[in-house]
Amino acid sequence: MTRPFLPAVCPHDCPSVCALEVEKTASGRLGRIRGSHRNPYTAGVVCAKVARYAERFHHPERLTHPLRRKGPKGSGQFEPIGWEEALDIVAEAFLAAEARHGPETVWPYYYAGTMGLVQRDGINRLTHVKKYSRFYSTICVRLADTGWKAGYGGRWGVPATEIGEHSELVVVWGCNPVSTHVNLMHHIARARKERGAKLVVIDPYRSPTARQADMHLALAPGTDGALACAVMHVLFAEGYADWDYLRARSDCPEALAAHLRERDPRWAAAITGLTVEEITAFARLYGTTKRSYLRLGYGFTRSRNGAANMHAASCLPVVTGAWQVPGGGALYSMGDLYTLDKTVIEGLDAVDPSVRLLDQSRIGAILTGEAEALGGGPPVTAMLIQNTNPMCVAPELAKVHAGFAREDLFLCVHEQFLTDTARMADIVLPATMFLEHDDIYTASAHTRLQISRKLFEPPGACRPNHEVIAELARRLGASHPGFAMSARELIEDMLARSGLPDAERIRAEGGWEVLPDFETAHHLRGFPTEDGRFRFRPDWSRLGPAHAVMPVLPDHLPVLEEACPERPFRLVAAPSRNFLNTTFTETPGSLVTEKRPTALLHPETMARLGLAEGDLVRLGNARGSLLVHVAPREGQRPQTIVVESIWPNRHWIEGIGINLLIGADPPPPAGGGAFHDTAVWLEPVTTAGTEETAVDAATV
Ligand SMILES: Nc1nc2c(c(=O)[nH]1)N[C@H]1C(S)=C(S)[C@@H](COP(=O)(O)OP(=O)(O)OC[C@H]3O[C@@H](n4cnc5c(=O)[nH]c(N)nc54)[C@H](O)[C@@H]3O)O[C@H]1N2
Ligand SMILES: Nc1nc2c(c(=O)[nH]1)N[C@H]1C(S)=C(S)[C@@H](COP(=O)(O)OP(=O)(O)OC[C@H]3O[C@@H](n4cnc5c(=O)[nH]c(N)nc54)[C@H](O)[C@@H]3O)O[C@H]1N2
Ligand code: SF4
Ligand SMILES: [Mo]
Repeated sequence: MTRPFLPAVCPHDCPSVCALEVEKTASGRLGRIRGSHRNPYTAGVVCAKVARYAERFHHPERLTHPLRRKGPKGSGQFEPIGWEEALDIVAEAFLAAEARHGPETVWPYYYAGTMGLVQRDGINRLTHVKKYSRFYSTICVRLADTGWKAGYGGRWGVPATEIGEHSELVVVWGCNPVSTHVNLMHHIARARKERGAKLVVIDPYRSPTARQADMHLALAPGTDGALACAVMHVLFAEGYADWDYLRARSDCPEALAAHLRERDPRWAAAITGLTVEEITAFARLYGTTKRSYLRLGYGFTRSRNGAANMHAASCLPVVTGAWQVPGGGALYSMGDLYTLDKTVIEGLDAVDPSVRLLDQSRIGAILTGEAEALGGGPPVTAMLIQNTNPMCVAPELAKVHAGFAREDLFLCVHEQFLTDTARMADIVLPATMFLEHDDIYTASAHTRLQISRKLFEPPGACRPNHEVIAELARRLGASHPGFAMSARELIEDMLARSGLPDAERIRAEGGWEVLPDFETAHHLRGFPTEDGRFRFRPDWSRLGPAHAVMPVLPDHLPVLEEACPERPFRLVAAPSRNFLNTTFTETPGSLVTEKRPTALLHPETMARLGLAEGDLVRLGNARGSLLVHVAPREGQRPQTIVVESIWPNRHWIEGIGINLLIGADPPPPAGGGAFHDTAVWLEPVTTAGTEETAVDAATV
């Protein structure tokens, strides 16, 4: 007899948010996981790391009981305690901190370890009711969102399913879907097979996606604005601009065309490192293919000029009018199609705008007490962390490590594993996984609202995030209707407020479609800006405080951490295929495949420096330095170094990871994480005696 596959939704921080089918074995364990066909975007595909989820779900190192620190901070010495005692300790510490410094001294900190709206965002309700320091989320989408909204106003685009049905050209721009959301590749493969569609990938290195491309443009990191301008120059110069469309749907096409006259392929070649021929060939291919689909990723916005680059690239389908045809247009995110009333889940009725906002990406500066990062307010002396691992993933990692080591910081971490961040905690609480709790999910890459139900009993004493927040609220005297509701009640309440059907119907139907029709997807009735026109000339002043430096019209914004004689290389810390940020760094299948932290260098650079594969080098800049093994990689510029991320600190020879080298200065206009914008020096290491860190099957 075949065992039943049960419906679920992948909770991880990934644009795909796959509809899953999970196997429950006769003994009640998780068996296989596969992609479901009930969601047309998932289309029966899942990534390898989730296909082998049982490794993570039934991992022997899962946290199953609350722990209290008994050794020095970070020593990893803990003793098991009961839930009541653990929660009492946290509540007492928070109340004591508040009594001393006021409520802003407490900083609840979270991210998207789960993307479920209840289990991820409920922590904000506690923040707002207690007037704790608010969380300004910048690490992931801030630069990209800002740049997209600058032109389009709202975030949505053409469904990826149209690629398979109609597109003749797909441009994957600063995005690596083979690794980061594999489902997209299914739709691209269909377009290539059924009508010979071309794939162009714009990425500083030969990523797994770039390897599959018909054309790979390996530009210098952070120069996409220049490339986009030169492409538009050719579109205008060679008659590929759709002037009727431009006059009807954009703000100032004549000014744009004039502005671009000087930004030709030669100008862009000097900035991007591409050849004039490469730029021109791409521009002509784009100009001659109306059914061109632009998939704009996050990767190319993770530079100090990332918002400007997103705006510049997002202009292309407006110039050619590609939006008007099936399979033409662009997708960055579907986020704004999900119009959900999250008042109760997030406690939005309790927001006090006078309470300070602390920038997620600047956690190092905040915890080490930099007055400006603290907004002039009190120090942070108590934190609750859910769904994130800042001891690895945050920029300016040396400061983050110093901050978490502070004796006067009380830290509670709610986690599934004893991550580097959990190791720094005073109290560690064990968390459920997605198949052990209920939640509701939106998606950035598709348009189905999806429900996932609890299917398994959690191991030991694990609890969902929502229950922990509600229990802490009770002990802290925080009152709000949301704390008294179950996860299911919160979901039903939100759906009812949003005018949507109930959860059971949405679950039974395999999700709720939020994209109304073709006209809406393609903005045929106008863009979601005030006057319905795309803005080549954005009003940056509405998008962030540091707007003065932003370019008036699309341009190359020279605010990068440029290479210089002392630091001649530019580092890209791109995601690795088998990890998801630091999630899956605990699963043997992922570790064995990724092997060890590696710096990918152009073969010419290796030869010039006398390096062979597997040699050690030291990479560094003013923020610090670290040792890493090298490997050759064709298809990138000789000045580019790529270190696929995010390896936990213990895998690095000197105990601190790649983000040691990355800056946390807020990019204009509204902040963000500039993970791929770093200048470094490189020194070959000749001395022996460094510890071997490669992961092999025998050690995991
Ligand atoms: N396997 C795996 N999947 C993941 C993740 C992961 O870590 N691993 N992370 C998840 C998360 S949180 C997110 S936000 C998404 C991100 O998914 P993506 O949108 O794919 O973005 P990134 O992965 O940051 O970067 C994608 C590519 O951008 C390239 N890039 C870097 N700088 C530049 C540049 O200046 N210009 C251009 N054109 N390209 C550049 C990088 O080399 C990389 O190959 O993926 C999610 N999925
Ligand atoms: N070098 C480099 N650094 C980067 C990036 C990069 O491209 N390069 N990308 C940046 C980006 S885009 C992002 S989004 C951040 C992401 O960084 P994080 O959000 O910190 O991502 P993870 O490291 O995967 O940590 C998520 C944690 O949540 C836990 N978790 C999962 N589900 C639950 C749950 O239900 N409850 C609780 N309590 N915990 C849960 C997991 O066990 C995991 O440890 O990293 C950023 N850092
Ligand atoms: S592709 Fe993304 S959403 Fe789909 S299973 Fe993998 S991690 Fe989950
Ligand atoms: Mo992210």
